[in-house]
Amino acid sequence: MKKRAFITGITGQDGSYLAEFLLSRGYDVFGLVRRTSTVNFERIRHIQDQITLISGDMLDQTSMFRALYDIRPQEVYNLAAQSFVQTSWTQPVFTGDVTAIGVTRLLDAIRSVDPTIRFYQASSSEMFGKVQEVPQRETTPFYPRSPYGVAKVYGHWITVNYRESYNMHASSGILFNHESPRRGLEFVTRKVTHHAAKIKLGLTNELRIGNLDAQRDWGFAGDYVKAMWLMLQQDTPDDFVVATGKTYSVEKLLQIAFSTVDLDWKNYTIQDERYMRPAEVDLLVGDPSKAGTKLGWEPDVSFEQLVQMMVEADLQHLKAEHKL
Ligand code: NAP
Ligand code: G4F
Repeated sequence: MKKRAFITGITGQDGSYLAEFLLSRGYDVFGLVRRTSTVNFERIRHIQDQITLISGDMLDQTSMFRALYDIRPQEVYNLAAQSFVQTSWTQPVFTGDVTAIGVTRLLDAIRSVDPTIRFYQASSSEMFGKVQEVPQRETTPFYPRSPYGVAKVYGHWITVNYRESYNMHASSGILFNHESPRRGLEFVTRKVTHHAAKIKLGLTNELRIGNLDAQRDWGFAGDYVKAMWLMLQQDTPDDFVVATGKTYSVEKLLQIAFSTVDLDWKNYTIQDERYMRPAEVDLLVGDPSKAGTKLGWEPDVSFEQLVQMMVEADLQHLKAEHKL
């Protein structure tokens, strides 16, 4: 009999890669989708006939309960969140409701329907915020710097708490930034690669950007979803940092993206206060050695390959869209 996996956030970047990965492993894949006035299935359209979509919302516990009751999955991956850090300052309560309390709604629905279900929580390197140690590992204390980061700390600890209180197989992946051609346009990597491609094609002539000095440990989303799955295949639930161990500045990202299309980023980039944050996370770099040793996980795609892949994909999309 096929294993059944339920993914919240299936319409997002990671949800789409995870659904592909689980299908390739022979799973029946189910995904939670919230009601929107226009359909937003771009990232899963190519696999839509192979998966089952269930209507629901992280704010509505009855919809989770019903989904779990109907599907009876062996594995649940909680990827749904208000995931954009900047928006968490303008919508702090909503962010907390979805990204923090939503985790409790889901964990408690699992506890009621079938506590043997294995659970994955999408924790985040944003929890390290004002970092207390370099590199950051599973034992590094958290110091979140945004309402999003605070919400993720709650989601992380409620996952630990359900594991310890009810002996549930609940694991958290503390994932550092991971990107892809499917990344939302508001995140800095995709914003930069999309603009580099647009400028190259003569569709715009400037890129407005915020802090150039921030450093991130950026990996490829396609590599990271495998780590999520590996966590749920272990005998014992646990928490794992998933990262590349290397860090780059936003300025370095600009250099690589623009040089991919033979342009100098300095000629097109304008710093704009609107993209600065009330509190910044200056430096993230993870130590993925526990994931390497216990899960046998390591990333395949380098930062340079990732940025080039994203610029090339944006060039192709824009050429098709504008019939160039
Ligand atoms: P994403 O592209 O923003 O996807 C978020 C998903 O959550 C979307 O499918 C979205 O649905 C769904 N969602 C939001 N609010 C919801 C609600 N109230 N009810 C049901 N679904 C809701 O994020 P991602 O990059 O794939 O990240 C996946 C998860 O990993 C998130 O929890 C994120 O916080 C976490 N994370 C991401 C990174 C990273 O670098 N990408 C790193 C660490 C942790 P719609 O399509 O309807 O908006
Ligand atoms: O791409 P970002 O918006 O990602 P951020 O804030 O690191 O959050 C992402 O990674 C987290 C993991 O650490 C996830 F949990 C979270 O869900 C999300 O996926 O910004 C990266 C850096 C920041 O320091 C920001 O200040 O880039 C800087 N930046 C500079 N200019 C900009 C811009 N960020 C954005 N989005 N837009 C700018 O114009």
